[in-house]
Amino acid sequence: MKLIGPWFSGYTRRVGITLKLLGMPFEHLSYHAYQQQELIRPFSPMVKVPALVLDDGTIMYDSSSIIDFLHEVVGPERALLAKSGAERRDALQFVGIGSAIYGKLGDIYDESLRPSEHQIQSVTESLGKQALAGFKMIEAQVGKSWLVGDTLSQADIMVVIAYQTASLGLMSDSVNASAFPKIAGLADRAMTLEAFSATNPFSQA
Ligand SMILES: N[C@@H](CCC(=O)N[C@@H](CS)C(=O)NCC(=O)O)C(=O)O
Repeated sequence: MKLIGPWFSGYTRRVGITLKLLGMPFEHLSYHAYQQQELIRPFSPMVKVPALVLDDGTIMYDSSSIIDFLHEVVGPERALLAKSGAERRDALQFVGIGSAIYGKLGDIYDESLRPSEHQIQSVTESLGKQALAGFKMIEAQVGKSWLVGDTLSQADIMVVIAYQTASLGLMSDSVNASAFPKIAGLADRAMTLEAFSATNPFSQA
């Protein structure tokens, strides 16, 4: 398999972490969606990443669809999501909030690319407030282990990616271990795993 997209893309990173945790080998083509569009286009005509090229040549798009497919390939016992019940519901809820936060961070990044005279501070502030509200929702629910049950799930993957993108990248002043100690602890636990540390695009302070 070939995974197209850089680890800087959290959606690509969540697929990469999933592949690594599931022990599925892949070649990583770290093309940047804004700076290397011509390299991405043959795999992904809309120039969206991630794209995953399967061994039979089929190309899949959209991280959630790809992960759903990978879970089906490995089967419910190995999938990084409970197959039913409260654990599945809770994990999907964390993924939803983490993904919504990540979307806001993406919007903040896009806003930062505009020439400074075209950036609207109130827009960036409003996006930041929404992201902070999401982190507060999650912080209130983090315990001492993984987010749902005793095993790492897609919930931890999405939340840690969103947290690191904010704390090590776009919102380090307001999203950090002082403001969100429980999520920071969760990220530290995740970073002991090669799947997370080997895909971290941000230098750690
Ligand atoms: N829902 C998609 C979102 C993918 C996405 O927006 N990727 C960004 C990079 S993180 C991208 O390709 N941006 C370039 C663009 O939209 O033109 C997924 O989960 O894979």
